[in-house]
Amino acid sequence: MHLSLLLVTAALLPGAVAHTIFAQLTAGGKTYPVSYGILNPSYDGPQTDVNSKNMACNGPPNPTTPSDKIIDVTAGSTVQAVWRHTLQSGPNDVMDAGHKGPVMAYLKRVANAKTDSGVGNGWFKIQEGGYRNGKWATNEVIDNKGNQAIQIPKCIANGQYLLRAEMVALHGARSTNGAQLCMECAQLNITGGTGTASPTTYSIPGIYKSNDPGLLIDIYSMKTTSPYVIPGT
Ligand SMILES: *[C@@H]1O[C@H](CO)[C@@H](O)[C@H](O)[C@H]1NC(C)=O
Ligand SMILES: [Cu+2]
Repeated sequence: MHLSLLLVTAALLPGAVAHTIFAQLTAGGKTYPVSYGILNPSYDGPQTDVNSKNMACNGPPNPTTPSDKIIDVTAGSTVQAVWRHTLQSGPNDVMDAGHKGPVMAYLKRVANAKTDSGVGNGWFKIQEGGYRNGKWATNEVIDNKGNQAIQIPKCIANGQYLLRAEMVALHGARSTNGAQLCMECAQLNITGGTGTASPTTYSIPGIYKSNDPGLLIDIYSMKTTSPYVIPGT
């Protein structure tokens, strides 16, 4: 009796188990179905070990399933990573608003976007949001009905890519590995790029350290004007 009451209480605590999923992509004016062209998990929990290979495109304890679809995207266009609390949630249920932190997006060129795990070298960051005038980028995404706007650079080479979109929740980040990182990877075929740039690339895992100032932090002691260092190069 007492135990079941405790379990019920824990389930109702805001922020205890409420996470988020990059569930679908909007590109070229079209919103693709949930899980279409995305390495999608069935569970919305975060990754917390920055040295784990699951930091690349998610994975256990969230079983992820690659999609047999590839989404065509034009270089220079802006896509929207659409975030949802669960795969069944609507635009008003993006993530617990108490989950506050930065938002990022990375690309990695791959030979086959349907089969590549994303683990290892090749990632470059193309979008980020941190903390501005007392507001976290995660809250901007929530206010924007779960849409994270990401411009695909015009200057990259055409080909298949993984697009890794990420939301980080820092409510528990006072202790090491307390930051909750939620990410999924979309499977893209990019065309229209000029191929004039070859961005410096980094490994995931590897791009984050558990003591990065943006991941090991007490956000409750911050002021409106406090600086914040977004993780990842
Ligand atoms: C990517 O797009 C190009 C141009 O439309 C097309 O030729 C190629 O077959 C596409 N590749 C994949 C894997 O969809
Ligand atoms: Cu959470």
